Amino acid sequence: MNRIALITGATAGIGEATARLLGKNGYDLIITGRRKERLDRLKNELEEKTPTKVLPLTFDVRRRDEAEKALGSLPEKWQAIDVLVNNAGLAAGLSKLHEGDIDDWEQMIDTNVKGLLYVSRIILPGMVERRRGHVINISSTAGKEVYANGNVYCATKFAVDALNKAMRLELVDYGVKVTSVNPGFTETEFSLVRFKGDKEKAKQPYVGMEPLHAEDIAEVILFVLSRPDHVNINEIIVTPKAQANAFYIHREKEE
Ligand code: NDP
Ligand code: 8X3
Repeated sequence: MNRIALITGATAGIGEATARLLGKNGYDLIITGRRKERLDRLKNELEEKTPTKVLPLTFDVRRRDEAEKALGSLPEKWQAIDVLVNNAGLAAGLSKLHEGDIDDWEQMIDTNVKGLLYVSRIILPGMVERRRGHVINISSTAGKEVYANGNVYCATKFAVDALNKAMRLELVDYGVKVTSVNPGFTETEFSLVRFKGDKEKAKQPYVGMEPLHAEDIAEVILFVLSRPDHVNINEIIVTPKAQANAFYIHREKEE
């Protein structure tokens, strides 16, 4: 029987790449996101090309009622979730705190922190009961160091870092592993979402440097999951070669 991985935010970027890679590597998948047609397309593609079975669930992680409805009454075959990848998240805006857009703040806090909590609160009791499981929380270099104008996004990722540590402390007695994966600049839809569809602005972070690709992070996640049972990787920070920390990037000048 394949192991079951639940990946939130699998309609794009890191979550989608992770679904593809885990699907190829013997996992059945529960994939979630708000964009149903993308989830359905991914299900069809993966089931056609790989031996994986896929259950798509369309809901907004900010809506506790939607999360409970979708995840709280899973078909029996899908209930024993082995792996939870808490990935759904976003940055909205990039501005000084005293000029910030409060709606952006609400969206980031509600998605990155409260959404992760809602999903975890539903899934973790089953892992505790079965005395096995692995939670992978996608935080960020922004959860390790604050950068200028990142204020609230950074705060949400510092919160994910704290929750990751709390989960590890509270789940270790039940044999459940907890890992945080902290990517640096990764070219996905992240920047387009942050800059609200402005393609020119979205390209700026990657000028003169090669960012990570979503697949690079998916490979790290597979590595974390494929360690022997007695090994846990507590946290891992992955950046592009050109990124030294959350805010120092080496950029090649165009000739
Ligand atoms: P993408 O924008 O490419 O993907 C984000 C995913 O999150 C989508 O599948 C989206 O699905 C989902 N999502 C966003 N909001 C919600 C919501 N309210 N309810 C349900 N799903 C939601 O970005 P990335 O793949 O880059 O981001 C994935 C994670 O990685 C995020 O937590 C991000 O903070 C983190 N990260 C990203 C980095 C980067 O540079 N790209 C670096 C470090 C961390 P849909 O819109 O269909 O709901
Ligand atoms: C995403 C990376 O540096 O744009 O977490 O915040 S960054």
